[in-house]
Amino acid sequence: QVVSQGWKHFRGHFYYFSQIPKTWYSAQQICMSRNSHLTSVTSESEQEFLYRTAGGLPYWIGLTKAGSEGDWHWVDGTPYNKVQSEKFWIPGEPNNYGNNEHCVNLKTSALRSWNDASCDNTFLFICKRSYKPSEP
Ligand code: 2F8
Ligand code: CA
Repeated sequence: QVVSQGWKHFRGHFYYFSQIPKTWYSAQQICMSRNSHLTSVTSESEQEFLYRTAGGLPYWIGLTKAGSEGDWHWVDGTPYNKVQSEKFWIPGEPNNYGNNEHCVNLKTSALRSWNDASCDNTFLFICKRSYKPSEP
């Protein structure tokens, strides 16, 4: 089977770290075309896996407040836990710089690595899908 080529396994999910920068929306479209979504982050260990693998390059993740009247939400449907997520934002973020930052990237190789940025910027991106492929 070659379906897992380029995907890294971590605790029950597969993650794809892209090599080509895309806008946030385009990145999410690409993830969905591969039976995945831009990644959610639901634990400190998952966040550690992601920022260590990212190695300091900025990558889009699946957190956005576009089209939701300003509420942060994960595109894979995971409920956004504001309290548990506080420790993942870079100090001073999210700052909605220029009143136009509605998407989030993992910007630095640190636990506190999230920054809100304009969804129209192009960055590398991380897709996440469940471990079990859908049966034919
Ligand atoms: O200083 C933090 C600030 O840095 C940049 O704006 C100058 C970032 N912009 C982009 O990444 C596009 C802001 O999001 C960030 O808050
Ligand atoms: Ca910002």
